[in-house]
Amino acid sequence: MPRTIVVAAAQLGPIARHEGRAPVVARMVELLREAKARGVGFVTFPEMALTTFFPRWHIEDPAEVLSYFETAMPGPETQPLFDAARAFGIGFYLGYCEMIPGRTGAHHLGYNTAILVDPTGTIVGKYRKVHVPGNATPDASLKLQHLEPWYFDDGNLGFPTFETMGGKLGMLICNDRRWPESWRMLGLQGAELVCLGYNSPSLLPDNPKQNALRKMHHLLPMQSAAYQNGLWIVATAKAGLEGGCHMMGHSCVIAPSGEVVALSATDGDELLTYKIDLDATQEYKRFFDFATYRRPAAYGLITRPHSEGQP
Ligand code: ING
Repeated sequence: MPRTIVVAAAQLGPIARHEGRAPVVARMVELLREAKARGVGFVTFPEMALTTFFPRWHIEDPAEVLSYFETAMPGPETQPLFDAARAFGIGFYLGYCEMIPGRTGAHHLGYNTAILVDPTGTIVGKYRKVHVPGNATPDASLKLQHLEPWYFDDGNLGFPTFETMGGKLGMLICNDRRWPESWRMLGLQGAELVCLGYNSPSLLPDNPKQNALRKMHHLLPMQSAAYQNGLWIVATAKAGLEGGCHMMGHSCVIAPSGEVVALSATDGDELLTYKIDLDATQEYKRFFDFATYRRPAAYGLITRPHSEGQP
């Protein structure tokens, strides 16, 4: 008896610096409407889906930084998204900036977070980005700043999985996809579908020799992760020219075989759909058969803090 579900990556085009929530939420509701028409049961929105990717700037105005964080989820401005998803009977992954109550000032205000919402509009899970990339303080020598550690604390929830949508789901955020440990933590718990939103520049002005490799470096770690852990991946971009920086599209669905089975074609708002069978994970989970073949006694270095040195 196959456990099939039509999933979608709801890719978003650029969001302007001072845009506010209403027009963005309206675009997301429109994508949900299209999802409903196309028989979708679960939608993955991007990382930081509600705002521009502000860590590309060193912003010193506390009010502006605060404007990019959510103090409640859902809040008055995001409630329409929950209402639409519930009306359409669609579950979703949403990336947003989660304010830590009591924090003040223009940096270290909270977490880079994602939630999992079921088709009744209930939040069933939360994840906070573990691999927070970039610089903790502005670096004037760089052409493109990436100041996530200046604005966000490291995630402190580990890598939880959730029984929902008829399967076992996990969440990751952007840079986490480049780290095999993120996927293994979810794979070890039997995750069948992992959702991931991202904001990745198309070009690296401070390391242009990697520019031609950007798409490969986006897909390669996810293709191997899907195969090595026997799971489906839906990865969703914020795409297009945002704040003077072109963000890569290439939202995708990756099968447990490691094949990219769907890939977005634009760098704007786009709904990419694919019908997945959660049971297609089984042959790969059986092949790797963690219970029989894993050798954790040989993997000690993986969990040894770097500060303790290498043998
Ligand atoms: N973005 C980047 C990405 O993984 C990054 C991370 C930026 C890594 C700069 C190294 C240097 O595509 C996010 N949002 O994690």
